[in-house]
Amino acid sequence: MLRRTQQAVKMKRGRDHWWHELVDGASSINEPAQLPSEHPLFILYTSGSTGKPKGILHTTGGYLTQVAYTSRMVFDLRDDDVYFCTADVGWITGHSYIVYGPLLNGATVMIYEGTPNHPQPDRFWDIIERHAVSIFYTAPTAIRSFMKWGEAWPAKHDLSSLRLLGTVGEPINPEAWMWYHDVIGQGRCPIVDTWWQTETGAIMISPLPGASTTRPGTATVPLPGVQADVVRKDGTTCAANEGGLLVVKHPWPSMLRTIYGNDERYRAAYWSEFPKRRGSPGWYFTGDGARRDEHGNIWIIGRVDDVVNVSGHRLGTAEIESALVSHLRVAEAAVVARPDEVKGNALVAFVTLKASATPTPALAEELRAHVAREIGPIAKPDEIRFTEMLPKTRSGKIMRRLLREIVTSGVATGDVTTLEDAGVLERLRAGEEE
Ligand code: 7RM
Repeated sequence: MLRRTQQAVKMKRGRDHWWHELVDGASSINEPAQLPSEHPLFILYTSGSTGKPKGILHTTGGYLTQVAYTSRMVFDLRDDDVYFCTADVGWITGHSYIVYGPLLNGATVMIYEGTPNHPQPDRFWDIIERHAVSIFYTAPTAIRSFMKWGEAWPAKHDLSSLRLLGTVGEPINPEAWMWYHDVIGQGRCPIVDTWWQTETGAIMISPLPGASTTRPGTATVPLPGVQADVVRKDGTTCAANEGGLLVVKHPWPSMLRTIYGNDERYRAAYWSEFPKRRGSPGWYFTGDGARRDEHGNIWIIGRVDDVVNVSGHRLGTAEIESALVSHLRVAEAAVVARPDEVKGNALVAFVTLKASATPTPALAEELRAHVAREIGPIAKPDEIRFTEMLPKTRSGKIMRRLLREIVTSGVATGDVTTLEDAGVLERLRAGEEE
């Protein structure tokens, strides 16, 4: 326990120790402990869709091998680079690409803890200029905030040290990709859109700078050694541009070893969709929907566990969200179900608009019609709720579970510790009473 904010903490004798008591008297030179490769390295808790957190267990040898390899290859790390990943260290991205991967490569790492807009919205650009950062890795949700704050902030700084940009955490919309490329990368820097999960431990699908042709919105192709595929429910490979399920057909070094203390849940969550059978050793199911285009690039659609049954039709909420976001005035959308006596479920869409748009009943009608055109009348949201903000984790994941609770019972219960801005729940509830 690091004494930092002076808050009172409950500590368990024999298990918990003060950092300063252990470190102050210790030697600054220490032999690293030699460990067997399957020795547990860390357990990272990630919120499951039910709200019951899963303890993702990573081990030593495989995890370190793949984070070292991907840091070097995807970020093209060189001795004179200054590497800056803006992730929270508590997120898997912080573990793999602030701490372990760069340090295993002996990289020079810029570490910043704090918000991107304090004291002013140019904090990152100021850091990049002052420390001559050459590689910058952030999340699409952050890029969209930078866009909202305006080009004047990066324009105040010399960003010419940058040579490579990266994104992670969610599909990047082409508009944000172009802004990142033009305004931050000044048209000079390749962008690596990296797909991976807490469970995969390390990057799995990503361009390799200099070797791949990038395209806004796709993480492109699996890295060498990764056998990812987009398949139908029956396991056959999808045709070009046919939506399907993203699987990994062969183990990889940094895969999770289990859900801590719950092997059964591990099996059910990741290995039951495409189980072991004759001729197939069983595949890892990512939980993501995706399609592969005619060039072989993989486009992530979103989580498929968010499926809603409306009048007997199974609808993926990610698809409805993409349809909403494809409308000119929409910035972000999250679709959830509310129980409905007639239809089984009714669809409620939470929508944030672009700065230039105004929420009106006419626009809500237009959005419903837009979804009907894009997908079909069955997918038309029953209700559009305009909101200034969606409840998100710090890495930009929309917490749909909370929205579901708000539309069904009016209150959000359960674990909200990963929520970035607790005030957003209050505002969403207040909006409902108007
Ligand atoms: C690293 C991380 C994992 C989920 C994953 C996807 C989504 C992550 C991308 C992406 C599209 C990307 N770990 N996701 N990266 N979707 N393009 N480049 O985010 O465990 O917190 O989340 O995030 O749905 O399954 S995570």
